[in-house]
Amino acid sequence: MGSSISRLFAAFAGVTVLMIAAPAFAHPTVDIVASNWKFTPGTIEMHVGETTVMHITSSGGVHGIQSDDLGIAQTTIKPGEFVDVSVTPKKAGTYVIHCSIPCGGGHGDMTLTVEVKP
Ligand SMILES: [Cu+2]
Repeated sequence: MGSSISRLFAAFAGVTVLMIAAPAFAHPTVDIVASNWKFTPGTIEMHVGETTVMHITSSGGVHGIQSDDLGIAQTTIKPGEFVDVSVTPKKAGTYVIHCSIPCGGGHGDMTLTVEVKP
């Protein structure tokens, strides 16, 4: 009896902490730079049901990302421009996104890996 009440209290305390730590409109943002022929960083992490904003630019060459599994529409990444892509993963797993725009010699190996944690 007493322990279930303290568990309940702990749950409420946890919610309070979460609300302070993550204001409603602040989604975690990850900076990503595309170049010939890689994404930096090459691996990023997200969580199921949590929206992450990918803030992407290119330091060389025109590249792109697209993923049906992660709900990312075809997005072109151009040098000197920034594009924000919001992703809310539905399922845990490792997703390998290939560059979606033919960009030259290393295009075939140009990938961004998204680790989606439960
Ligand atoms: Cu490419």
